[in-house]
Amino acid sequence: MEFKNLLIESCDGITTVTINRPQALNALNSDVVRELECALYELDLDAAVKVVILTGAGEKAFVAGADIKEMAEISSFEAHDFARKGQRLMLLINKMRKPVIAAVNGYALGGGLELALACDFIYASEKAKFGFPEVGLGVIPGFGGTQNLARLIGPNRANELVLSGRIITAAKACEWGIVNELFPPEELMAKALGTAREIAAKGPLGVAYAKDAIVNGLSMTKEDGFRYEASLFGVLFATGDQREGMGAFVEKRTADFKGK
Ligand code: DAK
Repeated sequence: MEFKNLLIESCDGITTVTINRPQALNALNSDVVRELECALYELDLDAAVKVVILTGAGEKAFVAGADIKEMAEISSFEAHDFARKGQRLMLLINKMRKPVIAAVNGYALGGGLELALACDFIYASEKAKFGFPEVGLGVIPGFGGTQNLARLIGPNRANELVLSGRIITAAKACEWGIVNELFPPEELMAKALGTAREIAAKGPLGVAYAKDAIVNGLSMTKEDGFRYEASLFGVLFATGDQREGMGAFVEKRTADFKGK
């Protein structure tokens, strides 16, 4: 499929998806949301892809939110439809077997922060900025942001950020646990690629099941989560990856995983 708003580059099992509307600070209009959903769906099915990195074009923004100019004109029905499509995209990222790393290179506001929060973890430039300005526009985050943020950093800090609509620095976002690590802007992509390579060298089924256990376990009681983890652990002992990984350790060689 041809994408008007995305740049997609793949190398050694790592695919970088760049949202490419720098003139609008990469704001998410309905075309971008649809293209992201199609691209990520295809990448998840592609056995050659081990890890996805999501970033924004230009130096200023990761994604400066949902496209306000498009949203300003839509009806209530269209807003509901847009929210459903946006939420479907966020859930797809959760359900993908492949890890998705957000490399936040600038503003991550509103729907842009929601997109980053849907990813498996966030690396950011020291110059990035984070916030949920929605209440200032008379709405609330509608792509799962209230849910993902409160689960990640707890309700008190989530309330402070969402209710004030304030924009915070990358340093504060890192201190609060929204971002895993900060890097100088020119080093961000190399660091994201470095971690992606580390993950890509591991057993793909182990990586996929570990993500599954963490993402799905969050909505379970601890006991159910333990049970779920045990069942995934057991299933892995029916795979070639488990035999290869443990065999390679015993034979003191590098594992050659097939993802089967
Ligand atoms: N949408 C559309 N265009 C945007 C945009 C956005 N979110 N953000 C920036 N742009 C455009 C600007 O209009 C400008 O375009 P031109 O005027 O040149 O044509 C261009 O990008 C450059 O922006 P600025 O000139 O404003 O750049 P500055 O450096 O001066 O300011 C800024 C940067 C990021 C502080 C500023 O652009 C800004 O405040 N942007 C808006 C940030 C924002 O409020 N984002 C949150 C959007 S609300 C829902 C689902 C989801 C959502 C809501 C409902 N459903 C349930 C239906 C999510 C909502 C949001 O994300």
